[in-house]
Amino acid sequence: MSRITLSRFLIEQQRKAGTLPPELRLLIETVGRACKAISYSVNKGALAGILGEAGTGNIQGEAQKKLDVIANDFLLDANEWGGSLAAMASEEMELPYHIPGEYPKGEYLLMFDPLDGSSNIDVNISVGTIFSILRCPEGIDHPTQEAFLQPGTKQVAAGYTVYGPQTMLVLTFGSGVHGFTLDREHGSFVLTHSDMQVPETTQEFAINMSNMRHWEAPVKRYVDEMLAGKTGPLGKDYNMRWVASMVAEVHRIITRGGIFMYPKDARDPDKAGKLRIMYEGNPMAFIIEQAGGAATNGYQRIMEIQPKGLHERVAVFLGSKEEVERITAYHQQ
Ligand code: P6P
Repeated sequence: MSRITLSRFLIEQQRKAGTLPPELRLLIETVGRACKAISYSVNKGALAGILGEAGTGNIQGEAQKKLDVIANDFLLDANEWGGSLAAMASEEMELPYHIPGEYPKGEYLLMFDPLDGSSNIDVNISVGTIFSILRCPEGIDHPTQEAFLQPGTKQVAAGYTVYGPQTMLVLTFGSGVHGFTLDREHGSFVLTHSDMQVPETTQEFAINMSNMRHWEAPVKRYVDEMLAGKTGPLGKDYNMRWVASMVAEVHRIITRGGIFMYPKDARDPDKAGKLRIMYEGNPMAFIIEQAGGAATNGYQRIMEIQPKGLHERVAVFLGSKEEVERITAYHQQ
């Protein structure tokens, strides 16, 4: 069977009745090319002197890794000239990035976490890029952050690239979820996982257990029930994973099932959670829902939340539908 590259897949989707406008197809291909460049840099690691701290901080008050900055620059450089974008926004930049005057602008807004989980970089554990694409509201020529503040249901595409034993790009534009593996010999992403589906049930959960004393009651109850195993109320034994890299967790879950949780906790009651809704919560929720899973903040679909700020945080419970519905029900009681 001939290999279907990302470019061929997207062109064939474009040919189908209106599933993928040409400008959006080009944008996705360009993001894929930037992720290839990030993959080659990530894989060089110490050989390229790019591990460790950049010596700078970002809007989140987090120390930036050299590769955070490199990945952010790759995505800006690859996308600013293409003509598909009205503006970009990133975890690494306080304000939106405006398209330089010498380049044409387009109708889309691109948001990304250029290198999620970058604290794992120096210890050689999988990291990833997460991206989300919205339409710029009509008539806005110079998008400020307000133009980005749309609920996740307005996303036209979303995806992640996981830089692990394989580099894989996983993508949705509302017609299912498709996975592409980077063939380094040819430098192209090849379709290897068509129509990915999250198993509806699971025996595997992901949460940072060291925060247990800070959790709210529904989360404590749920984790205790899973730890009680076969003789407990859920009647089965559970396994646990925590990679501290959301992209790696989501990829495991979309591949073999599971539930990922990063709840709000008492460490900082003013924060809704740790993860950011615009470029972590919403894109991952879109992907998981398109793959038949569920994604809530404990009370409602993440994608239905009306964001109030570009770097707003959100509690995240996502993955196998049966378990996400369970923990969400516990929050309602
Ligand atoms: P903790 C990485 O910093 C990240 O944003 C997600 O990728 C990951 O799931 C989470 O934070 C890990 O957080 O508190 O366990 O280090």
